[in-house]
Amino acid sequence: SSSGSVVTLLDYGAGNVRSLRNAIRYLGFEIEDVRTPKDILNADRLIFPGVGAFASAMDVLVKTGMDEALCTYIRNDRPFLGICLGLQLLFEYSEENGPVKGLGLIPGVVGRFNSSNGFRVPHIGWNALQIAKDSEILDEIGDRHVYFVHSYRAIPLDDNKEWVSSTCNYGYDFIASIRRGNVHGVQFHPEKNVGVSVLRRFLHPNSRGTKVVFVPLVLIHLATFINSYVHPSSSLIDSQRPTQGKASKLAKRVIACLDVRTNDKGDLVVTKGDQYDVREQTKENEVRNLGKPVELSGQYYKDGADVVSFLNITGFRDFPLGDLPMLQVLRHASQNVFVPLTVGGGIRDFTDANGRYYSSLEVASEYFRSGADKISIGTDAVYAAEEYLKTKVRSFTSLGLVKTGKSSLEQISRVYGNQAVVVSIDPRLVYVKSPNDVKLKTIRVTKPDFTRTFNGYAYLVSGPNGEVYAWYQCTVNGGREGQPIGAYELAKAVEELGAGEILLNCIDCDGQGKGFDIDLINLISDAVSIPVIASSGAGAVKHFSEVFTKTNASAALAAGIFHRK
Ligand code: 1PR
Repeated sequence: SSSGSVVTLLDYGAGNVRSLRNAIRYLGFEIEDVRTPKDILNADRLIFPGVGAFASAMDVLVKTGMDEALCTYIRNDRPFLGICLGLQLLFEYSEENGPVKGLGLIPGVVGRFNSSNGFRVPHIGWNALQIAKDSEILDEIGDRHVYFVHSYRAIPLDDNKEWVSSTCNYGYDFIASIRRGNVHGVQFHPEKNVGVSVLRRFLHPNSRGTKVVFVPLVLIHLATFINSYVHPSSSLIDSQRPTQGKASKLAKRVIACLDVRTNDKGDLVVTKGDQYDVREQTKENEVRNLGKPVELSGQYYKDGADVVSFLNITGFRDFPLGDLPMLQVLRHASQNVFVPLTVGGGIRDFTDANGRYYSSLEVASEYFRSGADKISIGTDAVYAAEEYLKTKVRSFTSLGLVKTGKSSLEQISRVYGNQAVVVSIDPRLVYVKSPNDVKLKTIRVTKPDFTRTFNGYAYLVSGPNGEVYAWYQCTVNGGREGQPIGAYELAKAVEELGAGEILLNCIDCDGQGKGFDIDLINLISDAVSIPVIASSGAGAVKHFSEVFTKTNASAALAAGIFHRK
């Protein structure tokens, strides 16, 4: 291909840019990576997807001399697109672990969202833009939502007015994109869904709609793809979703989950359990096989899922890096699924049969490199929280708890940012006679009991011996072992340790199709200020409305209802 279809990418190796690479290739472009500052100066078009923390990104830029090259390139009005941190770095300072000095091209300071007034931080999900001025690359967005995932933002000021091309509201207006001449920056992710039109408009400045003429082979796919988001033919839920806050148009997300494991024949299959039991009730007792992970993820993306999650449900015993099929699944899925991909299962320290030690950070990094946008930690987060809570008695600090910084959760969120780390909780309801029976947070149960039937009346909310109080016990290893810690205590601890989001399952409701556990979701979403994903039990569309109106969940995840079409 001619140099006309090459784009230069500044990827300093701090994180996952695979989904961006996939989207660029999808649009028919080849990628040349920046190796030296000279590559920046010689670029025809430069994309700078910032990942990780502001300070470490600036460190790399300064050490390599790329900071000056970037400033020269941008001052010369060369075609530039900064994404997320790649936009934030253009400002004067960031408060992230700082103040830390930025490139200083745009007046303003990058600060943190505050989580008061019910606005959860990080800001994660699909939100609407308010266009401030013509920016060309945003032309096809209209009132459709774009994907944000960040805790820091810059705000529009008189000083930076000439730069701001759009804002977004999350409690207040922040800068969603900037444009001056050929220099563009977006806080949202243009590699996701309708955002891809932004990427395409940047790469093909003169193209309109689907009329991309110089990449004929890609044209057909592209047109189909664009049509699929311009005129979504089918959608799991339409775009009129309930929103958080008044002015903010952050949509509640609907997440399709694929529980994946190898069956007895050794094939990686999508499976689905009833209360976590994935084996058929037949003589052979085989693992339920619902299809192939890559195909199903592609289908759910086309159907309108906002996020696709893969959970490697036997990760606790099969080491994921030995389990290459799962990494293969990710690589293939991420080529065709242009919504965020979350992957969990088996993220922990591990020593293989040859004595080679792998840290949980290495495991997570491999997931990110293979195409995950976020990783999810289950079992290991329970252990980390238990260790953390034990420090209470030993410490004299004001909080009374000491972070070692050594848990998988802390390490991964330090390197990749907490917006990339989900903690998956697998709780089970345990009834008690009195709240004083346990030292853990209990609730008065208001929901019907999903596990036992007593013929359908209100008093059936109580436990088998008439109990009305309960706590939610955390489990590890796919629900196989109960731990002496409650979901409430766990959620608060992992928030402090760096979790950016909580995936809240419920073993009692899983696969039952009778609705989400509203008590549990209220308990947890009121306890933390990070987003909470409600999971387990969806059996009808009304269950999604119910969970979004009766709780503060930011997203709802389901599996069986989608598998059953
Ligand atoms: O502990 O870090 O190795 O992670 C293992 C991950 O696998 C955890 O996130 C854990 O939740 C998940 N997992 C382990 N065993 C099972 C199982 O089903 N036997 N699945 C399992 C979790 C719950 C959801 C399910 C929802 C919605 N299953 O994934 O998709 O309950 O289902 P529904 O809509 O059909 O009701 P680690």
